[in-house]
Amino acid sequence: MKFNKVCVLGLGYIGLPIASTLATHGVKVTGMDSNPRIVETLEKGELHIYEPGLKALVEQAVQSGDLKLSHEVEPADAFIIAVPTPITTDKRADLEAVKSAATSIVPHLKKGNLVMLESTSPPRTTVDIVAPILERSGLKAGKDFLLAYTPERVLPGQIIKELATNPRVIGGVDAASTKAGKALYKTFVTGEIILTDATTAEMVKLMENTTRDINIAIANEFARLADRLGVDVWEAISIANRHPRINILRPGPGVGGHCISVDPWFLVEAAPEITPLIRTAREVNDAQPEFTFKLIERALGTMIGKRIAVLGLSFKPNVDDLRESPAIEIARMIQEGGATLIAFEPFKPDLDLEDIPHSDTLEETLANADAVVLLVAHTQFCKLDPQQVGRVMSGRIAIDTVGGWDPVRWSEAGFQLTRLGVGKTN
Ligand code: SAJ
Repeated sequence: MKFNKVCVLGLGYIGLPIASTLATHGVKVTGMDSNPRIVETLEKGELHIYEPGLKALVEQAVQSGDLKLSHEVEPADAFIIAVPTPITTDKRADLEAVKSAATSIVPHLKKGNLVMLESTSPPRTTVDIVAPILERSGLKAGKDFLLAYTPERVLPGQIIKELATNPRVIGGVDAASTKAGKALYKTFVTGEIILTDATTAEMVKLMENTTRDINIAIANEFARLADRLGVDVWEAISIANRHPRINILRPGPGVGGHCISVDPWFLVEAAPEITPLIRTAREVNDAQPEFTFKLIERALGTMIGKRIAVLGLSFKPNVDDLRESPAIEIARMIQEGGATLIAFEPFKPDLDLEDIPHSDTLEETLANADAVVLLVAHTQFCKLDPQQVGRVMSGRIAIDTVGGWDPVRWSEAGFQLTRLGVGKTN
C-alpha cells in the first residue's frame, strides 16, 4: 500500500513535526491549519511553537517542495487528524476540533482513503464519533475507506527523535485499516509498530499518561509528608530508588502541560463510579500549586511589599510550552498575595502574559529582589551560581520548588534556602 499524498490536519506540536517528517521521507504533504495566523507564520519561515530541531526540519520539508502549507483540507490518499482535545471547565473532553476536522475531510473522502486520528481522545472516539462523521460521505468505515487511531507518545523537547524511534501503536476499526496505518507510519518510524484495535490504542495512551499522573501524585504526597515529618524527600527518594523495583518520580510545584493534566479526566469521564484513584491523583496534583504557594509564603513570612524574582513559567524544564503551567498559577498566587513579582522565562522571549510582569533577562529579574523562587528546573537555572545571584539581589531568600539547587552551595553563598519536600528537623 502506497501513500503518495497525505493531508495533515492541525499544525501544532504533533501535526507540524509529523507533516514535516513525512515530507522529508518522500511523501507529498499538505499541512493544513484552520488558524490562518499559524499558516502565515509558517509561510514566513517562522515557527509559532518551540521544539528543538523543528525549525530546521520544517525548512527542509518546505524547501524540498514536498510540504505545502494551507488553510484548507486537500484531497489526499491519507488524512492525519492531529488537532487538540482540551478539557472543558467541568473536566470533560472537548472534541469540537476533532469533530470539525473529521467534518472537513468528508467532501474529499474517496474510496480506499485512509484516515488516521492522532489526537488524544476518550475511549471509543474513533468508532463512536469519528467514523459516523466520515460516513456522512456515503462511504463505510472499514469497507470503503480505512480508519485507525494512533496515539502520539512523544515527549515535548524530544519530539523529532521520538517520533521516529518510539514504539508506535496502531489500532484500526478493522484489520485492513490497521494494516494500512502500519504501511503509512512505516515511512518514517524506526521503532516497533504494535498493532491492535482502535479502542485499545486509545486506552493505551490514556493509561500511560494516567499512570504517570498517579506516580507524580504519590511523589508529591511524599514531599508533603517529608515537609511535615522533618525529612528530605529528595534524599529519601534517591535511597528508595536504589531498590531494584522502585522508581519514584520527582515531586514539584504541580503537573502541567496539555497531556498528563488532562488525559486522566477522559477516563474519569468515561466511568466516574469506578475511577476514584485516577480522580484523586488528579486532585492531588491540581492542589500542588497551592501547597507550593504556602511553602513560599512560609519562607517569606509575608509577601506584602516583597520583591520576588520568579524563575521559569513553562510547564516543565527546557520547553517553551506554557499550557496548564503550575508555575503560572503560582506566579499569579504570589502576585495576589501582595508581592511585587518579576518573572523570567528564557524559552519564551516573546512572552505575552499581560497579568504577570516579566523581564527578558535574568539580571533584570534578579536585580534588587528580596527573594528568588525557582519554579521550573530549566538547566540554565539549576546551574546558576548562587554567589553571582547574591551579588545582584538585595535579599538572601531562595526557594527551590523543583529540587534543582544544591543546599550546601546556596547556604555557603549566604542564602536561606527553602526546598519543597524538605522539612525542618528542629
Ligand atoms: N513532572 C513532575 N515530576 C516528574 C515528571 C514530571 O512533577 O517526575 C511534571 C512536569 O514538570 C510537567 C508534568 O509533570 O508539569 C508533565 O510532564 P512529563 O514530562 O511527565 O510529560 P509531558 O506532558 O511532557 O509528556 C507526556 C509523556 N507521557 C508519558 O511519559 C507517559 C509523553 O510521552 C506523551 O507523548 C505526552 O505526555 C503526551 O503528548 O501525551
